[in-house]
Amino acid sequence: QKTKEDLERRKIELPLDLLGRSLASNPYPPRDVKKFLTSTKEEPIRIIAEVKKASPSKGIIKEDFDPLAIAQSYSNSGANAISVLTEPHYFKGNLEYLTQIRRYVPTPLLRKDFIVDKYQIVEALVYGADFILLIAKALSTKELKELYDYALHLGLEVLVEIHDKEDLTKAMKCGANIVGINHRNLDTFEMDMQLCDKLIPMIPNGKIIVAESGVSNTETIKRLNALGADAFLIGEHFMRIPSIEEELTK
Ligand code: IGP
Repeated sequence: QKTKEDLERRKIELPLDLLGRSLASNPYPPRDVKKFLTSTKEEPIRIIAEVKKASPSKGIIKEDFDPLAIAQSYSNSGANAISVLTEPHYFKGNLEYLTQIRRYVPTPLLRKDFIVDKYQIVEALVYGADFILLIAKALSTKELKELYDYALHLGLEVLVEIHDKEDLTKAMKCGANIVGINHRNLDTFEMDMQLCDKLIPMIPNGKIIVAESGVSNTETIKRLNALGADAFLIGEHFMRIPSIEEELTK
C-alpha cells in the first residue's frame, strides 16, 4: 500500500517521460549479471551481499548504517553482486543509495524493492541498478511477464523470487533465467530452510538458482550448492558481524 502511495507521489514529482529523458545521458548502463552469478568449476559459490538497515521481521538491524562503506567492503571482499534495499518504510532503504554505490563501487547492483510498476523499473535503470527483483507471489502471471519483459527490454536482468511451486510455475511461464528461492515466507516471516530441497529438483537445467534469506554459515552454503544453488543472497548475517572482509575471505 505504502509502495503504491510513494509511487504515485514520485510519478507526479517526476513524470515518466522526464525520468526517461535522463537516460539519454545515463552514465551507468546495466552490465551482464548472469556471468557474475553462474557457478563455475573455478568459482562454484557466488555471493550476493545485501545492504539493509532494517527489515519488517527484525526492525533496525544496523544502527550506524553507512551504505557506501558496507558496499565497499563487500566489493573488496569479492562479493559477486550487491543487493541494495531501496524500500523506505519497512527496510529503511533509499534509491539514492543505489546511485551513491554505483558511482564508487564496481560490483553489479540489484535494486531490491517491491516492484509493481514499470515506472520503478525505469527508476532502477536511472539510479544505476544492473538487475531488479520481481516477487512472483506479489504479481499475477500476466503482471510478472509484463514487468519481466520490460526490464529485459531496458537491458536489466531480473531475479524472479519464488516461495512455492505455484510461484515457480509463474516464473517459468515468464521465461525467468535467474530464479531466487526465498526461504522466508513474506506474509508470515516463517523460515523454511528445506525449501531448496523441494524446489530445486523442479527447476529446469540452465537456470541460475539463488538461495535467499536466513543463510549464515558455510555448511548451509555448501549443502545448498551441492543441491544446485549457484548464488546466495545474504543480508542480516553480514549486517551483524564485526568484519565483513574477514567473513567473506575465509
Ligand atoms: C536477505 P537475510 O535473511 O540474509 O537478511 O535475507 C534477503 O533474502 C531478504 O532481504 C529478502 C527480501 C526479499 C527483502 C529476500 N526477498 C523481498 C525484501 C523483499
